[in-house]
Amino acid sequence: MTQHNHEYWMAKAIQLAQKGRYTTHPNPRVGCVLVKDGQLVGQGFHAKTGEGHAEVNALADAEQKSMTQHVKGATAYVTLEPCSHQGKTPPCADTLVKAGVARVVFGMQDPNPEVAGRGLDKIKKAGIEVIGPILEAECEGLNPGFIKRMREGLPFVRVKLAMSLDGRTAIESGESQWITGPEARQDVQRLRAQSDAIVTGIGSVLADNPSMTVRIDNDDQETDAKNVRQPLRVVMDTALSILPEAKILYPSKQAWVFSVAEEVESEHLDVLSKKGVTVRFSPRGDDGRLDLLDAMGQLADAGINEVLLETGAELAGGFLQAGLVDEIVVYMASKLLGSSARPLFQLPLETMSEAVELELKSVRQVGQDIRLVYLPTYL
Ligand code: AOF
Ligand code: ZN
Repeated sequence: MTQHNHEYWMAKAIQLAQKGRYTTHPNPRVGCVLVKDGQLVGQGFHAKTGEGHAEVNALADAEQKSMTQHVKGATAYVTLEPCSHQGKTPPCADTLVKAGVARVVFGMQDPNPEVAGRGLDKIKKAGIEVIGPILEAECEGLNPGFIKRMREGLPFVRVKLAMSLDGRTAIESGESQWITGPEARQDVQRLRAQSDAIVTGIGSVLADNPSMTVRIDNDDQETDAKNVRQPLRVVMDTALSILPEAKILYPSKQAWVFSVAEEVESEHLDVLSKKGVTVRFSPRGDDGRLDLLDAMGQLADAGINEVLLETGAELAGGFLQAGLVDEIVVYMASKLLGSSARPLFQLPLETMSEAVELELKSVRQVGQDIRLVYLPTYL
């Protein structure tokens, strides 16, 4: 079997894993194909936490197609190292060994400390050939949030911004002043749907009273509107000044507010807690403001893999300066807003040498707007 063949089948497994884009949280997106004599005999992906892992679903698919006898001696392609631990489901490494596969080709090692190479070891010890990593960067690309949470105890933070051709934003970041067209708006809904949490600042909440929920059109081809899960909504609010009736707090079970304990009035805290809102405390950072690194650590501890930051220039600038931004998605509208509108990021830079360098990752036209994806180079 050549490297080229391995890449071909791993690419199939990656396509399958992508089907879990909107649903696997807090688990990773994983795909698996079983191949015998160049023929696909089973395929599967992980859809939902608590339900079957990709390998188990691929074996079930083979059984359903009456292909079980072909699984013996087959090659299993899995985008993530098969798990070795008894979690909500039994270890996939054992399941593959029992099924009698001859070879396991993996895309990347599982960064989960409970697995971390042990799944591959189990398989090797059973006398089964292990090959990989194959298409590692692509496999990592399926799960930037899960990987970052496992390796660094932080979520992957994607900042979404909308600007005019002259680099200006509307009064605040909120939905009411959205400056781009309907296609870009729908694209943002997909970004929300694949995120585990949407984070914004009290400034945006007071200015626009956004709900920050996912609203996918029923006819959207990419996402299955019925299965879309509402992400956690999170407000950075140092002095806990959010009004209990703010739209973003409903449904309250899915709403968190981060504050600094010394700034908080206990009566207001009681009102919010009674409504079912979770109020979390973070210390003050070096700049005297809420420590964003601490807050992101708390979100990761709660199983949040991917964060979408939708906020104004000030908080977006704060995240960038704290080194917490992993990706910037900018929608550029075919409009000019003029010099009285606000810039994209509020950054106290004085000389050209302080400029923040970005790496352009992709450019795409979305309706009448342009979608630009950048990576900050401090990473
Ligand atoms: C696999 N195949 O399809 C997935 C894996 O709570 P559990 O039992 O669902 O286990 C979750 C962990 O299993 C998760 O943190 C990750 O390490 C691994 N995910 N492994 O072999 C899969 N989704
Ligand atoms: Zn597993």
